Amino acid sequence: MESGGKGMMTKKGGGGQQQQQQQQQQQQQQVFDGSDIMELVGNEKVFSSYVDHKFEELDRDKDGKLSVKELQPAVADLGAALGLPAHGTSSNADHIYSEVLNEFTHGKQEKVSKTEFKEVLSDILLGMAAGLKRDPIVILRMDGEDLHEFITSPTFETESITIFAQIDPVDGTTSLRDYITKAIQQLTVDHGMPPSSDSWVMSNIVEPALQACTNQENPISQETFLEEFKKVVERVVQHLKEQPVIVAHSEHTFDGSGIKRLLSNKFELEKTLDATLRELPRDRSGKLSKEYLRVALDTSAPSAGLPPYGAVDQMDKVVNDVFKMVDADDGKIVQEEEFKKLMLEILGSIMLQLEGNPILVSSNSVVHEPLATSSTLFPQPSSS
Ligand SMILES: [Ca+2]
Repeated sequence: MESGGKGMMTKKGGGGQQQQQQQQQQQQQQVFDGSDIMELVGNEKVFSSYVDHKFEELDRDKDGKLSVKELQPAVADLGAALGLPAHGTSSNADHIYSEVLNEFTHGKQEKVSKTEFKEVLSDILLGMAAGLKRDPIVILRMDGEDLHEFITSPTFETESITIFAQIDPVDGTTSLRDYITKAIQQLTVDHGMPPSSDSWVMSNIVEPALQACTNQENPISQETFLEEFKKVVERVVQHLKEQPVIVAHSEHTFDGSGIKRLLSNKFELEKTLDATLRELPRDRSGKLSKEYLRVALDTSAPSAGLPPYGAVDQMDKVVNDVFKMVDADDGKIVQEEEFKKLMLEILGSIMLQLEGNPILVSSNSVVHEPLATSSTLFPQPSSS
């Protein structure tokens, strides 16, 4: 339910323009940091009247209870606020939707009273607020201004040369157009570029800008690349001016603090390890195979503030290195105590790695519907 992490916006700013730029930034940003939710839930009088109002709105047949069907719009709203795709579009998301619904109905097909509705809504909102406080979501309106600033800045040429040098010509990149496409994909929200991995951005912003690009074949000189790249980005700026793109941006730093917290809390640690080990298959003498260490780590990941294996490439690399380091992949059969000891060693080593080299993960998703107006359940976020 939480997305975790330290949220912070870093923006480049050049000299005297910085202040003006910050003001512009502020006008373009909307921040979801959970403070609106906290304020709402924290004020008993306001929250009660909010619940009264929502309850009445949802209670279509006016019987003073909410049926599963009447709860659906509320659940859909919560899902959207959690960043889930719409109900019915993904089985993973649908699972979470049914969990949210179960929170209200306690797994029964019973109607929900106003008291229950209030309690559960308060719990869910507080959980979300805690997540947002750690990882605020910043809504960015990308209208080409930052990108324009980037291409007119002194760093543009050096950054472009670096990008050009990193493109592998063997990797199916033959025409100038291929080069430019790959280069565009290297531009990030920090450059003022919405994520080109989004299909809408690709077909409405990037592809039209690439159309005029000549189809010159390899070898491509650096000069040709630089000249053409700048032209294409200029056209991207134009397209963004005409059709600004709204991006929900959040950042999370994996710095080992979650593991540290877990390791320093003996009770919590024992509980986590016991729950993890209980799920694992054993041989007749109760011993465990080391091949289950990876499963065990994944099971305890949420308690240690780690992402599931496979979700973040850089994290997977750290985990793989640590497994190699402690010889955890040899598949030997060990006693429970030895298994636990290895788990602690793995967690401790991951923590040290992350403390030395924290991993920053930035997530950027294009908002295709205005967030605030699509939600009927949440207070309007404040614009900062
Ligand atoms: Ca009803």
